[in-house]
Amino acid sequence: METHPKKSHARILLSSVFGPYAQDDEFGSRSINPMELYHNQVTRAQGSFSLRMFHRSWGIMMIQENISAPCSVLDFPTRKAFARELTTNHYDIVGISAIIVNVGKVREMCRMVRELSPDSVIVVGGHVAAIPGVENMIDADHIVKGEGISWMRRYLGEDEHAPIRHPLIVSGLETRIMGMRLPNRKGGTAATIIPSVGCPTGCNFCTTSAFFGGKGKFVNFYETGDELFEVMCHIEAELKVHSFFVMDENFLLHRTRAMRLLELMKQAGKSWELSVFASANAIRKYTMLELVELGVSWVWMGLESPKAGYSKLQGNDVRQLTRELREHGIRVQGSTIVGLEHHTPDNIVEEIESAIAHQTDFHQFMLYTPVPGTPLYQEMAEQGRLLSDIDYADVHGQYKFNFRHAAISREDSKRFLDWAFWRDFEKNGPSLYRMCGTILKGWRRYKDYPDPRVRERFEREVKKLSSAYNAALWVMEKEFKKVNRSVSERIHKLRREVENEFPFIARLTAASLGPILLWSTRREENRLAKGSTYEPPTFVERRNWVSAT
Ligand code: B12
Ligand code: SF4
Repeated sequence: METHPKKSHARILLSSVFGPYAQDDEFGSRSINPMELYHNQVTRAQGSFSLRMFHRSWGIMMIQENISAPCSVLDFPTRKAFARELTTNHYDIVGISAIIVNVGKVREMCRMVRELSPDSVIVVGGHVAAIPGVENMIDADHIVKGEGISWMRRYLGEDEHAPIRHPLIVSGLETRIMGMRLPNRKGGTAATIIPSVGCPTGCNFCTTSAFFGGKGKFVNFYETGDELFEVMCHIEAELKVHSFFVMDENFLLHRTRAMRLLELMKQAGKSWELSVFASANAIRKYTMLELVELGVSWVWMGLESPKAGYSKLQGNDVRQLTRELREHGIRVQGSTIVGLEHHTPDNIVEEIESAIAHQTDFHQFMLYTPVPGTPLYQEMAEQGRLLSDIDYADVHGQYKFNFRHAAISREDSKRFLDWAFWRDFEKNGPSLYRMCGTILKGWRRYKDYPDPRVRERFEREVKKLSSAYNAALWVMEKEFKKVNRSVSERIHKLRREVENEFPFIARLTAASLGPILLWSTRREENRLAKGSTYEPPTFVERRNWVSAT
């Protein structure tokens, strides 16, 4: 492969695509597609109870940390900020990171680079690279498919096999709920850790699995529990966290690594909390006690319909598993696909109801979507079922089908999807309430557990429940009467249980903080009704920069 003539002396800009995001525009922003994980695809029907936060673009942060060239990361720029960066600093290489929905923005950014910094080499990476024929849609010099750290190291003539340094990543930013912005306290938010990219399970629709090699393949940044432990200790010390968002598509699948991590955590007395993605069959490789001791406090798990026959669910009663996890204080985020091949207008309501009956703490719904690069896309293309006039900006699983479904129309796909979100909210209540129930169960079960690491973790969690969350329960109980009286009664019951456990502090906070939260919740509801949206701030971070001058 060719290397850049300046090798590690080349000055690099790595940028994510420009905002604002939560609006409809000609570059592919969509109001339905904000830059917010939960509000975009999990709690979007939950009004002022929706959990709102931003997450940085970790791919470019990882690349920046692992090259020795002078490098700026520009995250969530406006077009103006991108132009300013190109004209105030000279860059030899401009790297743009994007996913498929943002191809229109990449096209515009390439155009801007050619105009404002004509000597720069343009490198485009991330999932956008999987679009067939993307080289004819954008004016880039290199389009990188798959893992980007090793590509960039090779391009700069550096050692691509050098150990991976992990950047310090605060997971969620500017968290808001019920109209309140949570303070950005050091250590108050989890740190993100990325042990690997890709997933060897290779489900046919899965874009992350396909992008990093497909079935049987993935790229491990940290092979062993020892390596992972060392990275986590470093992050813990620097960011003062004990909570980690483990960004690994199927963390629990690698049991040897996870169990070694547990061993080291025990030896060092680490009371960490881990939020993980895991498939049901991977979770079943562990006992509940192993999961609890490992600090698993939140699991994101696919609940795909058993009738769809995905191997990761076979032999598992996922509803029973969900119940068990929650009984042990582990929050469950279910993920359900709407519009699978066997769905019809006659059975889809029942299938959605069945997913909702899992009573997960959070529930993501996504349309079955053939995404370029996946086996499903290939299959649909071969069958001539892809719709040809769909803008890539609308292919994200939260709008309408991009293919011809055997039984469900494109318009109906959106109706069913929106209904699924609404129905889950109406039947199970706000996710914050559900989470409170799970925390209480976990604390009751483990408050006297012999391992002090475990006790400490549940004590940390219950501290929030007995104070601010109880005030939130008081508000949810009041407000939810308008939506579903029986859920409001369930919230009331839970609040009483919390107040029985913590009679003084819980009542005091409900009485003092409750009315303020009620006011901010109603104010937020009004703001949302007027169409108010949130955008992430722009970040500029430079590394190895001084040596560049
Ligand atoms: C965090 C995240 C987000 C964050 C924000 C991220 C951001 N700042 O842009 C939030 C939650 C807001 C988000 C939103 C959305 N997301 Co998102 N998100 C993720 C998630 C969970 C992690 C991304 C990550 O950091 N991975 C780890 C890093 C290391 O991997 P990476 O980003 O792929 O980067 C590597 C390579 O791709 C490459 N690379 C990346 N950039 C570059 C640049 C250069 C120059 C080079 C050389 C290489 C390179 O090198 C990196 C290291 O190997 C992924 C799933 C996943 N597991 O990756 C989905 C994912 C990227 N999101 C996805 C989607 C569809 C969306 C949404 C449309 C929501 C939705 N409806 O699902 C919105 C779009 C928002 C918008 N308006 O643009 C899809 C993309 C599908 C596709 N094929 O395009 C993914 C893959 C999830 C999925 N499985 O469907 N997302
Ligand atoms: S188990 Fe999850 S991450 Fe792995 S291939 Fe299937 S859908 Fe993708």
